[in-house]
Amino acid sequence: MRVVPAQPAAFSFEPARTALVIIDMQRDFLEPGGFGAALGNDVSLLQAIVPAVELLLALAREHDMLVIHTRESHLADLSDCPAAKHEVGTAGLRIGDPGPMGRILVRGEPGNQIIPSLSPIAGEWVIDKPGKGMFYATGLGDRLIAQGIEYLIFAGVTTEVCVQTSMREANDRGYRCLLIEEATESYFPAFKQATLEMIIAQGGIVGHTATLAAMVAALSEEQA
Ligand code: C5J
Repeated sequence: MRVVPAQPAAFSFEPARTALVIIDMQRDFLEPGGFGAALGNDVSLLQAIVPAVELLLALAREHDMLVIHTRESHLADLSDCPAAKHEVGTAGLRIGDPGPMGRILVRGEPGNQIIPSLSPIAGEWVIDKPGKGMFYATGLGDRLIAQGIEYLIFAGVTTEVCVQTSMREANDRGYRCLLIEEATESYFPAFKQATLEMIIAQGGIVGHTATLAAMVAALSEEQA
């Protein structure tokens, strides 16, 4: 077992039963000229976490942990996008509309790809999810059970939307969850801070949070 000093208490995990989950690090959310920027968001906030996520990804690969990448995406005919979701936002900048990097949040479009420095490699799972949470309508739950995964370490964007929803779904399913503070971000810094606080409230009601340094130390040789 590895032990990470964390909030609200230490987080223990067994790398062989752990997956690193990287939520929605897709070009449209992170790159200048993408959908996120077109909505008026400052994407430099999200870009700032890329080195931290790269480091986590390298660590997970080094320790033979399962790596799961998610993308928020929809089928080209939008049959998996309910009206309540499709109606959100400004006309012309809605899901399926032509955006600066192809059709917005549609599978296969350039903007829907994971940023190059975090590109999945063979053996890593890529989960296309039509919702905010990674379990809804993805089949991921059965795959995780089959793989014997018990612990999930989270990174990605945005903290209060797809990261938090996925953590809550995982928590309800009995997974032990840890979010790495420097490896997640929001377009709204106050929302990130609030999410970190609500995850660990009431004794860790949704899971744990830890710093990247604590995670690096936990995976160092000395603890092995
Ligand atoms: C949205 C996300 N839509 N990855 N997605 O905010 O958090």
